[in-house]
Amino acid sequence: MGLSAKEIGQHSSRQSCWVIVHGSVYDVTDFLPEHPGGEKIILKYAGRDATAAFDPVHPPDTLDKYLDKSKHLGPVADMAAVVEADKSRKKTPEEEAEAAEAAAIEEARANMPPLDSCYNLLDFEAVARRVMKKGAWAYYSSAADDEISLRENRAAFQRVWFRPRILIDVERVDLSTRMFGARVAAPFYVTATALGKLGHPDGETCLTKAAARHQVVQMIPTLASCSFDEIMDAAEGPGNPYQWLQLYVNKDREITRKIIQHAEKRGCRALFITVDAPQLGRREKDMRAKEAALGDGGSSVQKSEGLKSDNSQGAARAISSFIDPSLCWDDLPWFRSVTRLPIVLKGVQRAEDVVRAAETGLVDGVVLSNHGGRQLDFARSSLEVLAETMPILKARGLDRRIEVYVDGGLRRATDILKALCLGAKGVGIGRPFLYAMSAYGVDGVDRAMSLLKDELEMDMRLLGARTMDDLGPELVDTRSLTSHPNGVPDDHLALNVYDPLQVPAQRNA
Ligand code: 173
Repeated sequence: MGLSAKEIGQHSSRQSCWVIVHGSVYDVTDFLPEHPGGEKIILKYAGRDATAAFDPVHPPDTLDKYLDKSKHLGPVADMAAVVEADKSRKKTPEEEAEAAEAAAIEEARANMPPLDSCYNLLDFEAVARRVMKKGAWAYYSSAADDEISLRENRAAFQRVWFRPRILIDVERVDLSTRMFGARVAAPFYVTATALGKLGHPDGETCLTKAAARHQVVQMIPTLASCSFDEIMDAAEGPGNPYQWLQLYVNKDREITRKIIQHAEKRGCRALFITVDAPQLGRREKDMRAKEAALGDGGSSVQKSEGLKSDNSQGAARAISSFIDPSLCWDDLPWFRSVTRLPIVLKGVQRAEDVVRAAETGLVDGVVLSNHGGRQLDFARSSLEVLAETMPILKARGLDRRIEVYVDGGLRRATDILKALCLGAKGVGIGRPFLYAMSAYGVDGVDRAMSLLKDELEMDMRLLGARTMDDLGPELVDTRSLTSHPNGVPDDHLALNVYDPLQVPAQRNA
């Protein structure tokens, strides 16, 4: 039994709106005005299967949590009939465009280079750009305003040069290190990034499984597509590595307390509180992509309902509306009181704040980060902040009190080594693993990690370093790091994957 495609299809208006998610039917008519992402996006799928649009932005338990049981109408009788009905339905221009995009992606995927022809992290980025949905690519790759910090994050690494040591016995090189006391196989970790299912149907668990194979840490994002428990479950297994939790702090601290304590109970080993995002940065590439997808065309329902198009950063803004912009230094004792986990501030951008964090005695680490260039444009690169910070920490005897991590723009082992030489304990890598996942799934992320480890081993030999303890500021020349010449140095691989910045297109272009 169950509901027929025909009956479901009749509830396709604001007056009566049913949608299908994972083979079940939901009456969301009364919920429309409450939907944090607005009603327009739901009405687009009125009377139809909304699963593909639903999944990336909603953790699996969302409907159980937020939609009254009386609105759960039961299973679809025959999903094949739903698919058929959808095929024969007259499509709006917008839906035609979506179908054309899906066909183009299928074709591009069929012609994708084999995984083993990706030789470095930027290769994955180039492949992902060709095979990802435009909207997903726009969301992952976008950054704030003119994307200057995004570009600077890479450029900064190109202003630091090596001073290798020679004639060191480097037959054996050890990449392992300790992060908050626990051993990991390499000095990089998967940093937190939202909305994994935009890139791959299995979402963040692809990253989890690859990290487990490589014995490196994954930082679980608050705004993952998978639920926290799904990710922790995917991490279970022999030689289980470990997870950290990235936290966006909710205005309702009870919710935050529960999240932290649940993570601690499940074995997460550190808490990374994001401190650079009291409000989501303005990412125009993402906005433009949404305009293209939701813009003028609109579905017939949207048109007849007279809904304005929403070109804001729709889903991202909606799901981030809970974040508390009043979070401040005075809140730190509360965090210390609710957990025994190491507390790390993620998104610190100046030496003074690192010193302040260390002096509170409440904080175990910081991540120097500008959020992948996605928040304040013209925030400096984490490498530059690191070079500014470590001598000050040392001079004040604070360098052993907190661990310093960096993220943003790392693509090569040489980048990682530069950061470690300058005093970072480890480095976070975000987008490159997302791109590897989006193009090739778990195996892509696995290969990306292998490539990084191979590069690390070779570069450590060439640098004359056997272990992480051998890396120090004497191995790098940072004299140009703080000079910011205009323009972006030629970095051909990266320039191949950056999208040119855009201005509004002519309507008939
Ligand atoms: O960088 C981001 O996109 C990000 O951190 C975020 C924040 C809130 C919602 C979605 C993504």
